[in-house]
Amino acid sequence: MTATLPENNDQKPVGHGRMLRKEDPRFIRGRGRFVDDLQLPGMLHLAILRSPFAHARILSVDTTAAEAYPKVKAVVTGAMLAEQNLAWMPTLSNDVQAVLATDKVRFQGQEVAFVVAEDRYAARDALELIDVEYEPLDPVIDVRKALDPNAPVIRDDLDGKADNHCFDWETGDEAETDRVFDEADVVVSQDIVYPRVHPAPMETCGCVADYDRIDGKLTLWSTSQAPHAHRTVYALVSGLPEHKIRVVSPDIGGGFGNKVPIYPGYVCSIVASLVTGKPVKWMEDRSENLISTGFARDYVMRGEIAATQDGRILAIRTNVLADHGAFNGTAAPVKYPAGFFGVFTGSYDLEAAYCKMTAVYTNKAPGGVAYACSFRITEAVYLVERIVDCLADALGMDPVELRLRNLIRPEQFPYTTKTGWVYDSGDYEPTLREAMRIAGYDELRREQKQKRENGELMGIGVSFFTEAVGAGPRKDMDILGLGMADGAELRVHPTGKAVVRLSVQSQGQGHETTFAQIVAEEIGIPPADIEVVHGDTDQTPFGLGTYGSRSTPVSGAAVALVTRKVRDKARIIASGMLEVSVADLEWEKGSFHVAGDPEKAVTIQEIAMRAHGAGDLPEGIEGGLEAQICYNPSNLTYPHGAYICVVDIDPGTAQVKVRRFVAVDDCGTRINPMIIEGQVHGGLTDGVGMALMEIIAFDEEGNCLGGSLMDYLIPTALEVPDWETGFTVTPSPHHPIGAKGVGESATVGSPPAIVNAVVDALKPFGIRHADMPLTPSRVWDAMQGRPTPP
Ligand code: MCN
Ligand code: CUN
Repeated sequence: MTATLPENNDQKPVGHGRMLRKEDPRFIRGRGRFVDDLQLPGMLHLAILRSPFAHARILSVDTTAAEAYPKVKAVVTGAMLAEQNLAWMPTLSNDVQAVLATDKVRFQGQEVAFVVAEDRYAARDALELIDVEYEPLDPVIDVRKALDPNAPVIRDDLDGKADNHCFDWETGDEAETDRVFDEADVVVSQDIVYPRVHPAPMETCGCVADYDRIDGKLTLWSTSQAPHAHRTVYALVSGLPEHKIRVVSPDIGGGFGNKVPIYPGYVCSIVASLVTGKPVKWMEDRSENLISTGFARDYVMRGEIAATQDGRILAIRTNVLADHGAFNGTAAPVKYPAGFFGVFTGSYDLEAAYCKMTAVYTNKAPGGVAYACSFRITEAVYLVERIVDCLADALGMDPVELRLRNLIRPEQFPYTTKTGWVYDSGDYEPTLREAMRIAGYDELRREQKQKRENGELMGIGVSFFTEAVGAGPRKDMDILGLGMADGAELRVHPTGKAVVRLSVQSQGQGHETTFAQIVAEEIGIPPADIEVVHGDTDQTPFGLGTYGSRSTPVSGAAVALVTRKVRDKARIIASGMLEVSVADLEWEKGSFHVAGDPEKAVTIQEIAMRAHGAGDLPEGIEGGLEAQICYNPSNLTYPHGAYICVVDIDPGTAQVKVRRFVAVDDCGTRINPMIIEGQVHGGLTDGVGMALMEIIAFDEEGNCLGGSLMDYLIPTALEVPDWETGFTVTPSPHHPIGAKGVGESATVGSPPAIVNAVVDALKPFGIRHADMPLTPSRVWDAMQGRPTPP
């Protein structure tokens, strides 16, 4: 029996609105095309042997038994790759990372060797037969000890490296900030840890590499959020020119930043295909994903805030120790090694701010920029929103009151922060007031007062965030030297159907729908008639890919502008068809008519036919109806939001229940409110996960304690409430349709609201802070006056 799906009944003929997702009929019916669905004739399978140690010297690797195992085609070690100069690859942060370990292993789960075999099972079985002799070395696990003078040096592969220092970074004015702190009435400081977590997308990372020896062309189907950028890196590593490399990202089962970096598995698969001349598939399993590919966060922060006695926030100062794992593998614009952590000044009008950061290497998997972090804005927002609550506590002030008193005012935009970021637009107070209205804030406080009298633990937590998304202006943002602009191409066919080609790549965000909507709104062709093509470097213009919620701010702008370019040409053709001057034409979604005479009109479809058809076109106009552009944003976009969380804590078990969560988001012009809601729901669920459950922890030897979903807990429908969402609209002044990003907002904004709520509930115990994840045992410890573990 085949189920029937409801019609897209609220699908508007053109433009923005709650249209159902064009991609869902295929996903709902199990017809998505993911990397692991790909079956090519003669395809081989690759499996990776990983290190059981966090830090150990490799003494020898014996592959004899594995090579003799049935169905095995090749066994490759780091030493073999080294002979071809392929043992190391560049990371997206200008560091190098081992493709396969040669000298030593530097984290548990690191790639040591690979097997290529006729099927997946044989490849896995043969791994067991590879005999590696290790000499265990002392690992560096505690980030606070990484710079101890006697700490073992992890990166002795780097010339002259004698310690575990990765980089230093600072922003703001130290002297001025110190001065403001010295003169302030009130100073509050708090140590705050944002633990290591993992994006854990439903689909793990993997690829199929297929090198065609006849035409010398490599095709790589891979789980990539940035196909064009990856292609360039492969070109640099392999020496193949870019036109001989095609990177295809088919349907991606969630990315959340996990699929931005280049992983050794991709490179191993390419090598294996080059060597065997066969297509080679590598798909990591869940544990491999959790222990070895791009983690998130891992910032140990000290936050300090200075204020006047009556609650005017004057300055914020912070010191961060950043754990980057064994290789600096984060994807961050070159000038911003700490991502956009610089927006730790939050949504407040300050007199001074300063941050000093030290990043170190440890014997843990590389990563850092992932899990809807908006390039580390998650950490920044958590810091400022926690420390503002600490200040409210010290002043005995309501946390909402304190925030209302300090929010940047609408007339101050564009607002330059004390760390140099220019917030493009915002109207903060109405957003916070709307959240308070939906939550019934005053009533909640009354309820809490009553409950406290009865010994019940109820907490109310607030957060207010501003993000900087849409990287970025190419004058100061690039990844490995590639400027962060995006191409877009629109082609209208003779019958008026269109195809738009994007450089960004969806991992579930609904781009096939929303980008069609942008074109539809600008040119009046129904979204159903617009095909969105993405995720194939042979089919799409160059651009930097999807992360940092940059698709709407950058490619969304590119698509609006390329559509306007096509419309401009359509206008000239229409003027010829209607025999009037261009100036006498008026546009109404989908057609041009003669000013003052709406009957004399031509539709975009008629214009498209004329553009391709017989008959004259106006002087100097070529046939066809298409255009291409490359859009370089003039600034980032700055969405904001106000979140309010209500929790109840069971005093007997210390179990936290999120009873209510109100999220009011402002992402400027809203393209598809349904998709925005979905993005927000997903991000809020992430927030519950991080605040209450998720952590990638290690024991003293560097064994990863979160290597399966039995240990690394992620939230289900049972742990989350019915989300209550609202919105305000403050369009971006520099984006052609005023849209700002939203894909990471809720993940950024929700953890502090939840932690603030838990800490608020624990006030009767005299608690001002507890570190995530607030599991029952940690909350219990906090209730007993014990500090949360580091
Ligand atoms: N949108 C809209 N109106 C706006 C802003 C956005 O309708 N004003 C829509 C967009 O058209 C798009 C979606 O919302 O369909 C998200 O847009 P945007 O904020 O531009 O973010 P990106 O498309 O660049 O997606 C990246 C972002 C990131 S960086 C992470 S991490 C994350 C997130 O999106 N990963 C996701 N959301 C995810 N959602 C899913 N399902 N899967 C992931 O891996
Ligand atoms: Cu920081 S995770 Mo998203 O940018 O892919």
